[in-house]
Amino acid sequence: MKKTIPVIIVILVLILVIFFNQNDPNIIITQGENSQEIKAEYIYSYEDSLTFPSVIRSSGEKPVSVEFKGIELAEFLKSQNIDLTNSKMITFNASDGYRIAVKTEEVLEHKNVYLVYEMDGEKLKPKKNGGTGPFRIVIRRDPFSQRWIKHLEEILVE
Ligand SMILES: Nc1nc2c(c(=O)[nH]1)N[C@H]1C(S)=C(S)[C@@H](COP(=O)(O)O)O[C@H]1N2
Ligand SMILES: [Mo]
Repeated sequence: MKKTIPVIIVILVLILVIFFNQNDPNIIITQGENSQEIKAEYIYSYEDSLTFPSVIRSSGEKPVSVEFKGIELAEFLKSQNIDLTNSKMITFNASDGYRIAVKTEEVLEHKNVYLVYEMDGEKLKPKKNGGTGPFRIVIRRDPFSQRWIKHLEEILVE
């Protein structure tokens, strides 16, 4: 009987941990042996963000003009001490299993590849809430959105 209370406390703590982990999105950046986790709060409050107009072309639907807010990916990686000097390829993994590889060259192009977290002034919603987020890669010079990875989970620098 005495053991019941500690057991209940442990279970409650576990439930809370699972609950908060689910509600605290993040991105994993992996380069070689090193992986680091970037919390959503850090991304949302990153100083050097940009709001830019864009057009979403979904298959079978009319193009929609939107305004995205995000961080230039090359700059963001630099702020996390990721050195792209010898990198050839950056692979993006999404939570639904979608995966796209982009040449580092393209990521380094000025104002092209963005880590987006807001659309029309609202945070991108996760897949389970019918959104395209919480994070999405937007390649501004690619007018077709096949490579605009939704539900971004991991950035793999190769
Ligand atoms: N995670 C993830 N991202 C994705 C896809 C996907 O299936 N999963 N489909 C791609 C394709 S083929 C297109 S056309 C667009 C669709 O974007 P939309 O949902 O805004 O229409 O997302 C791209 N990014
Ligand atoms: Mo597509």
